[in-house]
Amino acid sequence: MASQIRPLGELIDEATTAFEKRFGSKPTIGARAPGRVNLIGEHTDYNDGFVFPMALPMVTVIVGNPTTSGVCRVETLSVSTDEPWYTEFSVDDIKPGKPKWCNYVKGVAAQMPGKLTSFDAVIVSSVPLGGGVSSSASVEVATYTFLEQICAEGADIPLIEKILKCQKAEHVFAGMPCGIMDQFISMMGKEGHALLIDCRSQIGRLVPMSNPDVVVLVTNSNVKHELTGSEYPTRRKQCETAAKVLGVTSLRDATELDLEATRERIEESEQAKKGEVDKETFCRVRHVITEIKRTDQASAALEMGDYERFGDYMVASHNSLRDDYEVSCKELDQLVEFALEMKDEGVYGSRMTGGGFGGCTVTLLKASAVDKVIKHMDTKYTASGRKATFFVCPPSDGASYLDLPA
Ligand code: GAF
Repeated sequence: MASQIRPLGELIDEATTAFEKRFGSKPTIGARAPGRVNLIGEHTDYNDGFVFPMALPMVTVIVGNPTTSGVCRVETLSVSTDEPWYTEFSVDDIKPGKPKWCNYVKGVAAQMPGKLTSFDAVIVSSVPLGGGVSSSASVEVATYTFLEQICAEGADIPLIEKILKCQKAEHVFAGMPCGIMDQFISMMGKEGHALLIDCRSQIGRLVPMSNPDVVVLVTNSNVKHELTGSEYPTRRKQCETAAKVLGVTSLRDATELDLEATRERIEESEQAKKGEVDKETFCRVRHVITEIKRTDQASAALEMGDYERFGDYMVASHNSLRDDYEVSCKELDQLVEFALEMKDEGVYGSRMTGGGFGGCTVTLLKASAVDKVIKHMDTKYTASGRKATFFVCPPSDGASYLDLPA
């Protein structure tokens, strides 16, 4: 059975009750921002390529009030570790530190345009933590959307600047050199649509996904490998080095090059002779080039309602992430394999989603097949000694303000 996704009202009630208990008054300001699932276009955002995510119905909610104390007091009810749930920091001295969960809040607070107003807030989230579906971006975007209601200049800047500020919060305060996808979709997602984002022009195009006979299944492998933190910056560096070797600004510019010629240029470059190019670099480049093209073609296929073709692109994407980019893991490969065993029952395609090394897979399938497919995947994954969690996810809205009960 698919897991229930907690309704927004329940999250607001929980956050409001906790706020009253902690701070002794009712919160008057609120915001929500979703997690995301990427349908295709993985590790292409920091290469100026295309990505094709949709916003999830799982959201981070933040409620609170402005204060005049100059001290920000924040509590979270959604924390995966044994870190404290409550922390304080001064508006005049915002630095990354512990607890880790608060760095996403502090990082955004430090980026607010104009003078930061201090605040009390409570955060609660239904986005699976560490599941590769952007729980951190949802906290950043929810925090910005909350703070722009209490900081005079926060709402006045263009949306793309808000997105870039949230991305910078992640770079500087969480030390994760992410691309722009997660914050972009969390801010700009729209119910019933996926969003084709051109990460070079930073422009998104909404693609309707409103066929009730076709659904998106997000499956959490419930594993997270330690590699996540170190391997992402390594992949990014390999791409940047390769772009330099090829004499292009980013690998997006390499999509027109012939793959074999590209291999020769990389392998015979001065940098390769000096040992500055890793032996895997060409495979990384091949993933990025083919994935950028696949994403463009796959979004067109989805727009035409050609789900079979879209599914084939998903599978090609997974294989490339597994073999060339090497960011998959045994559990994700198994979940994809189990989903694809149900092709005759109505599965169009399946792949790992997000940064990799654990987290979730995304599967596109016929609505009529959902129960059977979940049962099959669940049985086989359980037999392998693990437990997965399944969510049927309609494409949902990006960030918004909340009307809190008076
Ligand atoms: C993570 C990053 F935050 C994104 O920017 C993106 O690079 C993704 O991994 C891989 O596609 O979610």
